Amino acid sequence: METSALQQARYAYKPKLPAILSGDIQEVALSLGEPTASIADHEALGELFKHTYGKPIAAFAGGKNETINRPLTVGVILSGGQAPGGHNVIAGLYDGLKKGNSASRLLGFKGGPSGLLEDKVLELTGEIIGEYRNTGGFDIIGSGRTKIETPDQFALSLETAKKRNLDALVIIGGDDSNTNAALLAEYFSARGPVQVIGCPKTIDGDLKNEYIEASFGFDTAAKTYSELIGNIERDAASARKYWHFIKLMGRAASHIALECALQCRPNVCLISEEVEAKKLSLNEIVEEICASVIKRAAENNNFGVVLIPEGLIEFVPEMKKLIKELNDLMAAYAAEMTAITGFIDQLHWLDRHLSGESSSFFKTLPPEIARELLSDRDPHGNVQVSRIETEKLLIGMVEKRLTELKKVNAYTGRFSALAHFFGYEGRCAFPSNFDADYCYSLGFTAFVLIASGLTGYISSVRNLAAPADQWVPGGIPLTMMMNMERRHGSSKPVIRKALVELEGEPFKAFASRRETWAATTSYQFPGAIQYYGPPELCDQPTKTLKLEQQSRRTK
Ligand code: FBP
Repeated sequence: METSALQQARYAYKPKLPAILSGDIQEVALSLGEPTASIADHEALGELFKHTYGKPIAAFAGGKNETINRPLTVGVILSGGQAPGGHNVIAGLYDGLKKGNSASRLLGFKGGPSGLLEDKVLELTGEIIGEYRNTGGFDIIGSGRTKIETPDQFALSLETAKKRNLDALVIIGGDDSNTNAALLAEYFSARGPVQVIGCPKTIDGDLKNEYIEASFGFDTAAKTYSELIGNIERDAASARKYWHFIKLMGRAASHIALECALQCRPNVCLISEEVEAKKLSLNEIVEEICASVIKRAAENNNFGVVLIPEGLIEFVPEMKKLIKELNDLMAAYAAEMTAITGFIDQLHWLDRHLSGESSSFFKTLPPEIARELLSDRDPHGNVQVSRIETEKLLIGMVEKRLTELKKVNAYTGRFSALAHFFGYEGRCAFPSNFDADYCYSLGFTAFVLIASGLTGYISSVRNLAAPADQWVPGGIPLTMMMNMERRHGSSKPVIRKALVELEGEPFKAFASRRETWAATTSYQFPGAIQYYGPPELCDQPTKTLKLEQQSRRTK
């Protein structure tokens, strides 16, 4: 395979590790704290996770680790959407295993969790890993979204684990995949010694809490989109003739949109969580955008940039109600609904089953949006929001409203808008130094947790706003991050998604300046991610992480 100059340079990059993991690993001893509890629903979760509920937080301290050198066979799965740095989690895990005992083996299950069910395996050697170090993508073994949920699938997973003589399985995924890891850990614990460790992945940034400070991939993806948004802002300010409506990936959470807003200072950035909290209707959102367009037009600035989080549509109250009803109907009447193929027949069926309010709202939606809402959910039951063209829906509504305002002389500008969606172009970028180091540390930490005999934990590396040698590695019991939620029409144990907190520092920093940004041209151009150069250029975490850590320190 021919490789680019940057690829070659990145192969040679040595990711930084927390100080305790950089020395003699025989001196990395496990230290366990007090038993823990889930964030809610203690009894129900205690009942469901009889073997793995309430384990203590695991920390590492200097001291002899008697089990670190045992030879291990470990399986690894990449689960869900790509996130920059996944290859480095695998590299960190591999290097840890080999450092512990050169006879240890790492088996990659191909194509996500289905690789475990179908026993599709690639043994990962130093040579293979060498071709993927510090690169983006999940192509080393591929990923997938299969959810392991039926009794047969659990039994098959155990069968493969036994057949492959696995001591442990590492699942690299988001909240849903780590929920799956918790369920597998419990199932395996009841039946034998196979350990399960999760790793926090997702560009969406919604798998985080006090102990998981960031999910990997968020840093690189948000910086990649910020580079593109900055470029568009400069183009907008040069051409002075377009409003750019940019939808940003990130599912339900608006973390990516918020980080990009802090980096680039657009004229408008919608935050889904605020829309939900203030119960803003679609029309009210349109009014907010129009207000900026009108103010700017008065200064002859008929251009601007609007950021739209991917999941916005799910948070608009009337849409949220509709999606919930559709989800429940799709779970309860799956066969009946798939048998109806024509769109008009589907509409008639829905008219009979949806509430009056939702049915009327559904009829007002453009057909493309209505069709997407009826299309298949992902295996975890989520609407596939990346396919809903919210940016076009909003452009259409803003145009219509401005035309009305023009008629009554409330607006005299020109409005020409372009739609963009930044998603896939950020998910496989070369990981930033932050993500390269963080991921390698997460993988290495997963190895120490396994070698120390733990199961049902997620690899955790904390103190991330500090230089890497001051990071704090350890393990957090998966059940500690769980509660019961309604999914697919029934109550399920899940890891709680972390949405943007309106009382949090990142949102407050944005909210205090957005009025100025709406009226003025205050754009900031972050430029491309830098891999080589001074730490203030190359090793900075996101603004979100910095602000969150600052506020934690002052509490
Ligand atoms: P996960 O990390 O939760 O798997 O999702 C990442 C993501 O990029 C979302 O931001 C996006 O909505 C979704 O994947 C797109 O899914 P797909 O890759 O299946 O189109």
